[in-house]
Amino acid sequence: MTGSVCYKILKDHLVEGELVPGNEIGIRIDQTLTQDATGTMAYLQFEALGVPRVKTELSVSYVDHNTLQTGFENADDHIYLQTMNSRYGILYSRAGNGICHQVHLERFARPGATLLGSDSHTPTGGGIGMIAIGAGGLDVAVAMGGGPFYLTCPRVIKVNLTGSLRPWVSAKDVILTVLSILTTKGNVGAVVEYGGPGVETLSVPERATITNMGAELGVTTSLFPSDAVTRRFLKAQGREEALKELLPEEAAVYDRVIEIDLSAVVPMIALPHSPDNVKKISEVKGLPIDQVAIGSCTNSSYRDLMTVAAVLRGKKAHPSVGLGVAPGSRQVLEMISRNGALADLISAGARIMESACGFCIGSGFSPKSGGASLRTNNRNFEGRSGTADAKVYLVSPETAALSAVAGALVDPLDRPSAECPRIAEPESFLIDDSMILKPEFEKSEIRRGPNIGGPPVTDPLPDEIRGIVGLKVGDKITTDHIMPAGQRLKYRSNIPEYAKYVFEHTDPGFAARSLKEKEHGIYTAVVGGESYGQGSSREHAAICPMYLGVRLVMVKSFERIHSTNLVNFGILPFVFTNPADYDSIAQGDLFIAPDLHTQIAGGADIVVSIRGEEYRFTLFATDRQRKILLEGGLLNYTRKNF
Ligand code: MIC
Ligand code: SF4
Repeated sequence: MTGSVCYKILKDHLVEGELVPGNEIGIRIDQTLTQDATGTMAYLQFEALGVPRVKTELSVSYVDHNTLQTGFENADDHIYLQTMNSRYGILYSRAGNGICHQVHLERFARPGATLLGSDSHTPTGGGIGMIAIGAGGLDVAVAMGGGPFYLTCPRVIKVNLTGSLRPWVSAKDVILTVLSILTTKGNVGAVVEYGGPGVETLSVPERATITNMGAELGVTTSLFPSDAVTRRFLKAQGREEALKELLPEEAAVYDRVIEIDLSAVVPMIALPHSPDNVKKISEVKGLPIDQVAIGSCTNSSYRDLMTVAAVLRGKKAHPSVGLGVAPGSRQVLEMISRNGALADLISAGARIMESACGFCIGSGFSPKSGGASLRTNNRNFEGRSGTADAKVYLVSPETAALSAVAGALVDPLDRPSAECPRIAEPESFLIDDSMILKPEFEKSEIRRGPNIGGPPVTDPLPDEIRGIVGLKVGDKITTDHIMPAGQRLKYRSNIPEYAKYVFEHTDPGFAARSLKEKEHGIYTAVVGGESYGQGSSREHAAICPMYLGVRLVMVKSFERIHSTNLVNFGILPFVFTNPADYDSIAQGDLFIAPDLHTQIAGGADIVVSIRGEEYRFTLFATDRQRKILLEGGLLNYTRKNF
C-alpha cells in the first residue's frame, strides 16, 4: 500500500503501531466534527474526561440533524452545545448554516489532514484529499482531548477512473456503480482510493458525493488525490493556503484495482431497501413515483442544485409528485437565491426546505403509506423515511429532477444530450462565516436545560454473565433498526427516555422486557447475522442497549463503527466461530458466560454455555479493546490511562 495517497497521510500521522494492513494503528487527529444528534453525548463525555480545552488544530460542532424544534428538546440541545463549545474552544455552526459534511468541505477540510467525525458520512472530506473517518462520539471526544484514534491499518482498494462522464451521467451514478461492484458487505478494514486519468474530470463537490456514499460500502473511508482541481476549489472558497498537493507514487501498491471507465457509466438507481440493491435505470424506468426529495450531504452542493434548477426551469412538478429541495448549506442557498436559480425551483413547485438533514433522517417529509420516494440521499433502509412501508429509491439529482416533472422514473439518457445543463464551477463562492461562532472560553457559562442528561455510566465487566437471548435478528441489521431516529431523534441527550425505543420497529416489547430482566440481575444477549450494525455512527445504538442490560451481541459479522461503539460501552462483540451455530440458537434461550476476565484477557475462543451446550465465539476486539472491555468501557479506561 506504500506510495498510495492514503498511506502517505497515515504515515504523517502515525503515533502507534506499524503500517501493515490488519495491524492496529493509532493516528493523530488534526480536526474533529460533530453534529447535534451525536454531539451532545460526545461533549458530555468530553466534559467527563476533565480536559480543559480541545487539543486539536480545529474542532467544529454543527447543528443540522435536530432542527425541527417541536418542543423544547432540540433548543435545549442547541444552547448546551453553543455554550459548551464556546467554553472548550470548539467552533459552533448554528442551525441554518447547513449540513456538517457540506459546510466542512466548503470551509475547513484540508488536503493531507486527518478528520474524525461523529457521523458516518465524515468521509465526504475525502473528496478534498484528506483522511476523514466516521466514529462514535466517545472516540471523537477522546481525539478532542488529544488522544490518538485507533483503527485497523487498512488495505487499500484502488478505483482507477478513465474517460469522462457523458452528459446526464453524474457522480452519484459512479458511486452507485462502485456499490454494485463492492456491495455493502465484506469491506470492513479497507479504504477506497480513487485514481487514474479520469480523476481530473471530476470537481471537488463531485468527488465528495463519491466519497460521501463510500460510507455505504462499509469501508473505513474513501479519498481522492489533491491536485489542480482541488486548488481551484480551495481558491474559489478563499482558502488557497490550505492546498497541499498529494498524488500517489507511480509505483504505489494496492490490494486490489477496480477499473471504471467514466464514459461507460450509465444512470443508476438503488432500489429498496439497501444502497447496494443497484440497477441500471434503463431496466426499471417508468416506475410510478409519489415523491421526489433532493438534498442531503450526498447531493446538495451548488453544482447539484444549479443542475436541478436548470432542469426544472420553466417546467412544473407533476401533479402526482410532491417535490422537496433542501440545499446543503447556507452558502449554497444564498448563492442560488442571489443568482435566481431558487426562483426556478420555487416556480416549478418545489417545497424549499431548511439547509439541514431533514427528510434524509426521517425528520419530516415522510412519504404516504406504501409510497414510492425518489431521493438523492445515501440511505434507503426500511422505515428510515418515517413511513414503515414506503419504498425509497436513491438516484442522482439529474434523474430526480427529470422524474419530478414526468411523474415517473425517467432514464436521463433518453433525453437529448444537448438539453443537459452544464454548470460551470464558480470562480468564487459566497463566503460568509458569520453563523460559525468562535469560542469565548471562560466567559461562557454552560447552559443545561431539562433535555440534557449526564454522560453514560458503564459498570466494570462482571466475571460471569447470566442471561437470556432477548432477540434474534437476521442479516444487515442497521443502526436504524437498533436505535430509530426520525421522531425519536429529540431524545438523543436523554438515555433513559431514548432507550425505550431500542428495536422499536423490530420488536416493540424488547426494551421493556430487557429492562425488567436487568432489574432481576438477568442480562440480555442479541443474536444477529451478517453485517450487524451497518449504517450510522450513532453510539446510542450501543449506549441505549447497554442501559437496558444488553451485555453480549453474537453475530456472523460486524460493521466497523458499530462494533467499536459496542466495545466503547462495555458490550461484548462475539462472532460465531462456526456460523452455522446461528441456526441453533433461539430467542428465549438462557446462557451463562463464565470466567470472562480470564477468557477475555486470554485471546483464545470464548466459550459460552447456551441451554447447557457449549458454543464458541471469537471476540471481535484488539488487545487494547480487550482492556477497554475489562474496564467496562472507553470512558472508564481513558480516565484511568490518559
Ligand atoms: C445518518 O445518516 O444515519 C446519521 C443520522 O447522520 C448518522 C448519525 C446519527 O445517527 O446521528 C450517521 O450517519 O452517522
Ligand atoms: Fe444528515 Fe442524511 Fe447526511 Fe446523515 S446522511 S449526515 S442524516 S444528510
